[in-house]
Amino acid sequence: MIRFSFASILVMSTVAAAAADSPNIVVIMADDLGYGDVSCYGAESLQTPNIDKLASEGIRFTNGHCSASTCTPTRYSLLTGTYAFRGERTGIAPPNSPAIIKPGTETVASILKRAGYATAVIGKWHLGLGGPDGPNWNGDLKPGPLEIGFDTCFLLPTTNDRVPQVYVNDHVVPNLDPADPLWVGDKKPNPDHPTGLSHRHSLKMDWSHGHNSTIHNGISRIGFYTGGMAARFRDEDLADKWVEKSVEFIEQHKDEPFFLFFSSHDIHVPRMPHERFQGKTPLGFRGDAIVQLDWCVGELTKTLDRLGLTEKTLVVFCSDNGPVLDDGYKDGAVEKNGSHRAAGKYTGGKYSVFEGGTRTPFITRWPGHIKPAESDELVCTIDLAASLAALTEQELPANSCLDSFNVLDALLGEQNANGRDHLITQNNGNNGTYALRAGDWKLHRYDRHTARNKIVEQQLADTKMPQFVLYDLKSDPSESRDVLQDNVAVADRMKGQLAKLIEDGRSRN
Ligand code: NG6
Ligand code: CA
Repeated sequence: MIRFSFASILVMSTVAAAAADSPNIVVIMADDLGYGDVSCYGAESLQTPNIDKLASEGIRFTNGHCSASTCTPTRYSLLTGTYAFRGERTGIAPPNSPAIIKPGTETVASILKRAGYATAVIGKWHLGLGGPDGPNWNGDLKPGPLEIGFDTCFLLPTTNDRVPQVYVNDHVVPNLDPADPLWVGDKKPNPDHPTGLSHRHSLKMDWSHGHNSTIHNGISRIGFYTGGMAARFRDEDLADKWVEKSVEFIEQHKDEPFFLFFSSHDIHVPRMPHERFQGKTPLGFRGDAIVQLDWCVGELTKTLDRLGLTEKTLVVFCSDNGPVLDDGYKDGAVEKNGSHRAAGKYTGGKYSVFEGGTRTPFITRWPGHIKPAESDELVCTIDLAASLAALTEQELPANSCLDSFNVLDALLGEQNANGRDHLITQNNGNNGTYALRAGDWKLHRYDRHTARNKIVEQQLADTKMPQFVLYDLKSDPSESRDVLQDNVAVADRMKGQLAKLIEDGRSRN
């Protein structure tokens, strides 16, 4: 259902023309940002005026999801339109992961490129680089984004708590001095190599679990690396760099349709926002990183305004998974959280298939085409492929984007438009933790408690979940009462539906 705001009446007349033009498309994906982490979704401990403005000028979805509660699988499915549990090695990618999406796979970027768009991804990648042997950090870094439809990329190659802290521009690490090659590995390169264990006293931010290998910028990370000193960045400068590169890309392509995937590293650990944002919120660096993310959104929308592109640009704002407070560093997130509810009224967060794991802020804005409104239609980041293909009048080849539904009308807020009638969410890779949403019912399925990730393993052990649990989100949005025994027929139907959706290998017609 969609509820229009008063201001929306003013732009009603232009809506019919929406599908006719192909707007620029900017997808802003936050990292680990929860449903309740921004002020337009209820946060009171901090203000996010730029994200709030986006929401007030567009559609604020209250039932918008990513497809997984960790990063790599959500990003895999956002780009490919296929559930990550169908793919190989789609769990949280290690530092030397090869490219997870094979060259030639249809993606949001390849679809839009075919439609004549200039395409770029700027920011966090975390989908692996290179052939079966992994990334060739000192040479040609491919395949990667350029082999699946992006014209250009400027990346944080993994996730910032994993080594190495260098950028990747198209196929190379910029500023790499050949005399100081970059080595990345999962074993200590020599006995004297300083780590978060041996040099814990020297760290500017201490770790709480894992994250005790190579130290860079006073922060120890997951994995080891040496060399590439001239190419290394400071964590504090990442957001500025994403904005600088994005503004450059938008300026270069202002006269042709463009697709920018702005993939922020905020608010993933290590949370180390620029000095000018440090201390700006009572929530510590986690809150300060949210404010930094909001600043980035403001810079992007200001750039669109300055270039006269605001009404020619569809902006989508979303997150790659729900929130987590302590994700491996002692950054004050737990101690300073106060009454802040990072997942809003929902249970769970990152790593879980409770609503908090995948229900996130989700906003679409296209002034003059989208009427400001609030929508509770079920939409997911996995639907961008089919929906943007429809927007740009591109055919989806039958064997691609296997789980992406065309929910364009819902994303544009057309009256009576429906979102999905069901959605599978998962936590990580292929570890057999799923949830199936159908209407207000939600079935959790926990196949085995052997997740590779120790935290996930612990959480699963802690929850002591039976294999199947059923919730009624209408009466119990926080998933606190298992109603399976009272609704055996519903549960059986959904168990069958979930099994079939998995077995069929696709859910799109
Ligand atoms: C986990 C890390 C966590 C984070 C996550 C990936 C440990 C103990 N935990 O394995 O800190 O990096 O992976 O996050 O190492 S994601 O948002 O990129 O999926
Ligand atoms: Ca994430």
